[in-house]
Amino acid sequence: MSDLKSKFLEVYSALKSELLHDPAFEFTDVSRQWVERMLDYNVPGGKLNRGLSVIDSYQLLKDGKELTDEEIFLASALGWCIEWLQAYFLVLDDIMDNSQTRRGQPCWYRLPKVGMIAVNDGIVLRNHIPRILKKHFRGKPCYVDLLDLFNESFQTACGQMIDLITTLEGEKDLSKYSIPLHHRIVQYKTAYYSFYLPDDYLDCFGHPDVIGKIGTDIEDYKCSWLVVKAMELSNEEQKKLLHENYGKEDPTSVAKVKELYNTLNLQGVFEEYESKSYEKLISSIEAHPSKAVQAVLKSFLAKIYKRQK
Ligand code: GPP
Ligand code: MG
Ligand code: MG
Ligand code: MG
Repeated sequence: MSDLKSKFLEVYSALKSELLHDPAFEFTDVSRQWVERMLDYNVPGGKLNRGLSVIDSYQLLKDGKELTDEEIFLASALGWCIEWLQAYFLVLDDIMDNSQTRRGQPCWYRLPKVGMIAVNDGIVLRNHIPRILKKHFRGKPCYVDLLDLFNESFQTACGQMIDLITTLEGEKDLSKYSIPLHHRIVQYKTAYYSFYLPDDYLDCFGHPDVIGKIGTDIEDYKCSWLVVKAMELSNEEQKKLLHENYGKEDPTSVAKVKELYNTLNLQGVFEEYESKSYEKLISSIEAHPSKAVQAVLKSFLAKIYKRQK
């Protein structure tokens, strides 16, 4: 493990310990153990791309000047706030999407002793963020801006809403799904809190052992990039197959949809789209006046281009 990542994980333990001894709540052993287990299950097990990027970006924006231990700690704490936010979104999203697995284990709400307690756990995760900020940033000039930033999940919630309610329209008429509609959904549900790159492609073509989750977009009737492209490229007969099998729970229908995706070579279509987007992004980044900002953006792009998970 890289030195940076192990330092980052040490900060997780420190923040967790503070939250488990937060004087604002009178913990009992049972409630403390619940929160500890819930945090360990949901917060640190992802790729940590978003969290680690905070430290990387800070470093790059300081033009490579060495960060002090204090600066590394604070950047890590902020990085963890994003990971906490991500955990909050995912715990709730998995319930809404009726998903089975996440990060290589059953979704939290799928554990027999958890169930719908997961809804409140999501809210607890969300509320940990201002506790972390208060403890470490109160009194600093950036405190208000940070509170403001982490309060801003309005767009994400609206994106989640349209991701969910669009399926009601799709069920009536699959041909309502289009690239502009898909763009609008992913812009709001993921771009505002991370970056514009949904994982629709991996939902279908990613290997569950690698991506750590089993895709549900086909079963859930989602307006995913793949179904939109499939509708664009299908002849009448193939469109009929989609109409008959998209949005069905049974594995035979799902397999038929995936087979059509293969016949239409959607993997190839996606790869082409991905490399074209990459070229476009690189030129926009290189047009930015600041070399440091260019470096930050390129480091983000490198993390997601041709990713497998
Ligand atoms: C995940 O999209 C959606 C979010 C992270 C936003 C959730 C917002 C809330 C207000 C709960 P997805 O369902 O396509 O992700 P995945 O494919 O990983 O399940
Ligand atoms: Mg989901
Ligand atoms: Mg979802
Ligand atoms: Mg998805």
